[in-house]
Amino acid sequence: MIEKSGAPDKINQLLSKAEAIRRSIFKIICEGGGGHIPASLSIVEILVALYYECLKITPETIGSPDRDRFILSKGHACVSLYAVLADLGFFDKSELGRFGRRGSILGGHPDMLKIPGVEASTGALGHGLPFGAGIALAGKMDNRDYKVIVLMGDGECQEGSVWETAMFASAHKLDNLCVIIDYNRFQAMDALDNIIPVSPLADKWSAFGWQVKEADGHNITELTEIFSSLPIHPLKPSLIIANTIKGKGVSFMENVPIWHYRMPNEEEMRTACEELQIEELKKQE
Ligand SMILES: Cc1ncc(C[n+]2csc(CCOP(=O)(O)OP(=O)(O)O)c2C)c(N)n1
Ligand SMILES: [Mg+2]
Repeated sequence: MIEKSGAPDKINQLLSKAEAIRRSIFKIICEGGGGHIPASLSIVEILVALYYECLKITPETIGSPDRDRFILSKGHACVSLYAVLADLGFFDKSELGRFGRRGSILGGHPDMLKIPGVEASTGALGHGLPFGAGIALAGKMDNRDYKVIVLMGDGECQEGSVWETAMFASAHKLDNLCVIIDYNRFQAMDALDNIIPVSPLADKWSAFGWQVKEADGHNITELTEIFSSLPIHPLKPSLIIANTIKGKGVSFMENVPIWHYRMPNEEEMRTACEELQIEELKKQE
């Protein structure tokens, strides 16, 4: 549990929101019967800081050409985004209870043609950034002042398309583009360092012409400060390395890779519910 006492009211509200989103993620996936729990828990504070404090986007402005755009490039963590979008009224909360069911708009990866508020269909890693860079370039060409934020996984940085776009974005001075890397040091079923290490991330992105900042990816105060003062540098795209814990909030899932796509048994569910303060889960039909 994150310490709240002493923080200003607004930050306390955001911390409570993050707790509620964590509960929602766990319920949606456990009641739905499958999903990526740790990957979704890793990005909660990032989404809360963006959507409740920093992004210029509401259900009423979905179609506005001037809205900020957020792209969840690590689409397997979509339940975190679903919980936030439903809470903010982009679609009806009752849809969360139909996650993964036939006919639901909410699948295991987000679909921009079905879900209000989803800007890009993602799931095949490495595509959110090229998509976002195109939207950022269009914004420059049309003289619009929206921001494009792309949230990627650290393992996702192994994709070649990421580095092609890194060069493209700095060449076009896309300072309206910001990438956040969820630096949890795990990809799917193992540590990055045991598969293909991506470090040193800061040096690599700097060498590609990006302005880089590091943050504690679970510290809402730090995240809101950085997101509110974008771009970090005029004329350069921004890269934020958010140090996170995969599975944050459920002790036995934190930094334990077997949980990438695994469902808890009854006892594990009870422990997780206690830790997240979930009163009850609906039994699966
Ligand atoms: C192009 C592509 N290759 C493989 C996968 C399978 N896959 C799904 S999640 C994942 C792990 C990605 O690691 P990371 O970006 O660090 O995300 P995290 O596991 O930390 O959420 C992989 C390899 C995929 N979705 N897309
Ligand atoms: Mg990762």
